[in-house]
Amino acid sequence: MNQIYKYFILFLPVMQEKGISEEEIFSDLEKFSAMDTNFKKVMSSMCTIPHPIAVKAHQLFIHANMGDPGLFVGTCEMEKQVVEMAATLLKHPNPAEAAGHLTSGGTESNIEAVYHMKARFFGDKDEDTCTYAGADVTTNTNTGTNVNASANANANPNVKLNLVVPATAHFSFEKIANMFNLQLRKADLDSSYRALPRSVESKIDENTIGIIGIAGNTEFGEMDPIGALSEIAQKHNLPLHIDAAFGGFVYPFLKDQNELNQFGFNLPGVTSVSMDPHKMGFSVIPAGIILFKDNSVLDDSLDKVKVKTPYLTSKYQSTLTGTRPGSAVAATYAVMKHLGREGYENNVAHCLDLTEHLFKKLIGIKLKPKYPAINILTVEVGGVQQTTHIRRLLREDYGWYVSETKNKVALRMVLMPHMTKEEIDQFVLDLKYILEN
Ligand code: 0PR
Repeated sequence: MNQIYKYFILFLPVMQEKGISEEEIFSDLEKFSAMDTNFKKVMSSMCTIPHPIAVKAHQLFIHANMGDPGLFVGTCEMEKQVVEMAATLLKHPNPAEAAGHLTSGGTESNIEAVYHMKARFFGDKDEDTCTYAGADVTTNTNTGTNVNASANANANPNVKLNLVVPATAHFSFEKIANMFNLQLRKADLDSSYRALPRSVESKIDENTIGIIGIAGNTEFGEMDPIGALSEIAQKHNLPLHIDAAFGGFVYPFLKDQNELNQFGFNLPGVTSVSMDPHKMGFSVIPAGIILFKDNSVLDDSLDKVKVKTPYLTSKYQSTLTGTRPGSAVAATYAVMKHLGREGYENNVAHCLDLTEHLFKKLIGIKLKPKYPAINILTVEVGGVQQTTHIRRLLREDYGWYVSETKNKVALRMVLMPHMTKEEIDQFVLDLKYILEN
């Protein structure tokens, strides 16, 4: 086939009558892959190249479907073990009691946590229809969700239900608010971009379904004061979900463990946590974990969330998605077992070393980066327009991908394991050149 024709075929979105050979397919794949960005210059991503062990395990379980657990008993056992390992990392007093499963990532885990919060809020009454926040809501008789708001004794039926989140909450919570018709109440931050407990408490009222805390916020990597949030959650008898999508595989592995950087199920108010193996966990995409403290925290919601699955090998399903990749379970199991605590500690130490290197280099060119909590660094380079302009030049002229933060106007770099000090040095030289010209 001539080259021009072949290039044309690459962008022809049609199903051909006759298939093409494996050789041709892989030649196409190579071209598509070459169009993707090489990770070497990516400092905007919280993902990295998965560990080879994870890739191998992923391949071995490529057909396994966690949505039909009776067919994949072995893969289910691995999932149970991953949940227990994660619960151990999160200081669970009895890790075998933790409930949870793998998801496609932080967004899905957060959706599930809030889905349970909303179901719990309505208590255990089943009513057929209700009018809530101006909308007619009909009960799904199968799941029993969306029951009358009056099931919660103090709820004001003319007001939207709300969820209290830190102002740094990931945008997945915007989607969740839309999906569940919730008002997001954003708590103020302290000077280090951590939620202020008194602001969180001031946002709570009788229509609050739960509180969100973050361990490793997307923009700065900071951790909210989870101990204080735990006390507030207990005082108001509300569920507290910790979004540790990024920090879940970072904070537990910091060499220096102190009161400010610890969180987990040892804090009595914490009811659920999300943490993503596909970010700092070195697993494949898609791999998230949602953990609930134990079945008792699901007592008021599980019956509403679960649906009958009459023709499967299980009687009920309470996960958000149906078919779920067993390959991600195997990959996560393999890499967690292979690296062990020591392997992850070394990885975190390596990323922190890279972060410190960049921090010092930026100071070296007279910038003032924010002191990083973990391996996310922000640095101010001017106003909004100037920052956007510099970010664009970094990408267009030098191929660097960095992000911009909104809670403060700054450039943001995530120092993932794929970076090297040599690349960081080059990045700083390029940034310096842009700033001086
Ligand atoms: N919670 C927090 C704290 C997060 O930082 C993220 C993702 C999520 C939840 C949602 O996780 P999923 O994207 O797995 O559903 N934070 C990254 C971000 O928005 C996700 C990301 C990763 C984006 C790699 C780009 C990328 O190249 O920046």
